[in-house]
Amino acid sequence: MTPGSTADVLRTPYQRSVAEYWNVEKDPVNLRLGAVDGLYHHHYGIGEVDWSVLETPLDRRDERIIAELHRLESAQAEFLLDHLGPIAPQDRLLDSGCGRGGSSIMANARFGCHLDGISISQQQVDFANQQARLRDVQDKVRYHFRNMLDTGFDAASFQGIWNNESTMYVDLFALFSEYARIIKPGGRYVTITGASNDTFGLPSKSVCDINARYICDIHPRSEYFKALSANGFSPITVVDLTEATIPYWELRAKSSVATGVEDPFLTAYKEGSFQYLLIAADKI
Ligand code: GPP
Ligand code: MG
Repeated sequence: MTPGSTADVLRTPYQRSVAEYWNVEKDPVNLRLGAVDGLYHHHYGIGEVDWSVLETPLDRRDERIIAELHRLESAQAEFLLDHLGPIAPQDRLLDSGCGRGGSSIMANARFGCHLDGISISQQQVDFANQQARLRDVQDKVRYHFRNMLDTGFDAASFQGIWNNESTMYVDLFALFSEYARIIKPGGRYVTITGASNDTFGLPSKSVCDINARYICDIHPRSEYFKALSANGFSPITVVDLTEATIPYWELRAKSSVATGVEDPFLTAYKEGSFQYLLIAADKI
């Protein structure tokens, strides 16, 4: 197999089906929000909602709701970046499961450092590279068609690695084994993720509905700590963001870009079967 060829990157029928999903995805909930300021996200939002947007006169109401949802998604990305620790301009960061690339652009703007983003969707990689060119940061922010379980990067390449809502597509032990290879000793790993709550029992109907919607496999919270520890990562911060994300979902449910997944998310969070977590860990 040629390195970087489709067969080399997409190794299983499951991975091919996930790539197909993201290659054709053009959902207004992502494209209209991204168009607000050119930062295209594939994650959800956190923080207090400005509910006055719902009272806006009809001619501007939709636009203001979209801008508010986008503000909350960017706040989520800033919160993730807050947990990477000190990053110098000469450092290199990996945005693993980068989607259309918004978080990497924000990290480069904040730290001035080198960013690599990876995705198994060629369409997302092409879109993200085009955004980097539009912002004239293509020398420092580069997106690649690669598999996060076998990235092809050199050992000890990265000061920091993050997954912003993309760990539910992979086995965590295999993932953190690859990260243990490519992160520098003392480097920081951060994820924001949705995890099933071990104390609820087995996955709830709502968690199963979310899995079916995105073709993913939401892991139990405990699995993150087992897999991190098994691969030499020591957790330093855990933040339960469940309460902080519920307002985003309540506003999204009332918006013109609701997709139907709002109800399973709100049910799962409110019944306690699912949690929105930030986990940061250092490589020993
Ligand atoms: C991507 O966000 C969402 C996921 C990759 C999977 C599920 C996440 C969990 C926390 C379980 P998106 O922005 O593409 O989704 P949407 O189109 O619904 O906004
Ligand atoms: Mg989205």
